[in-house]
Amino acid sequence: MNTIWKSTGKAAASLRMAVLLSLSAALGLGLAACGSSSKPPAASPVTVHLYTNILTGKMIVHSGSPKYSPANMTVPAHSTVVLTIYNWDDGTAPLPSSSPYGAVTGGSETVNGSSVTSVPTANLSHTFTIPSLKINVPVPPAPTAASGSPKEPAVVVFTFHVGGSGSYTWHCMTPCGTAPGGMGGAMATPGFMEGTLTVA
Ligand SMILES: [Cu+2]
Repeated sequence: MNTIWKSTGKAAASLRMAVLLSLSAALGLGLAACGSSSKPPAASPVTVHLYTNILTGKMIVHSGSPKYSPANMTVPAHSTVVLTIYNWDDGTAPLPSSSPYGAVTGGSETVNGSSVTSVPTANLSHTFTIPSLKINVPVPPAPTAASGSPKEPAVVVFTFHVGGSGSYTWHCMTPCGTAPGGMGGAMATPGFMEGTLTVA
């Protein structure tokens, strides 16, 4: 402390000013803390936007192998995540009506701008499902284009909250791969219909 106050010149003056300012700031905080109505400002929740595409096997020249791209994503802990899935696949991979994977769980979903709580299981193209977080995002197909290649995607926006850090595997639950039973190929290949959500 002594060396600070003994210093001379401009630098010392501005240093003294800085010390005084921080003292008054500290005092101000101290006074505010005594007031019964004062609270420290709440940390603003972090919202992050994630974007992924579901590309068809044709689009990536990998026959019969639709693919989430990217398949691996990272978000900050304790954030609100707005995940946009552009589904370019106009094919369906229906599930039985008794299947739970038509229902939206673990967050809220819009399809092409409209809120939904489910997608009919007969009209499922893919899902983005994280069993350990009880998250299920049903994804309908892109509109079929006359040319045979989709011109526009189905747009699914899913909003959810994540807690502390961890690594969570997501899967597509529709039989959208190759034999046997649509569960081979893309469905059995990490990076295609399976990936990781990392909360860091
Ligand atoms: Cu799929």
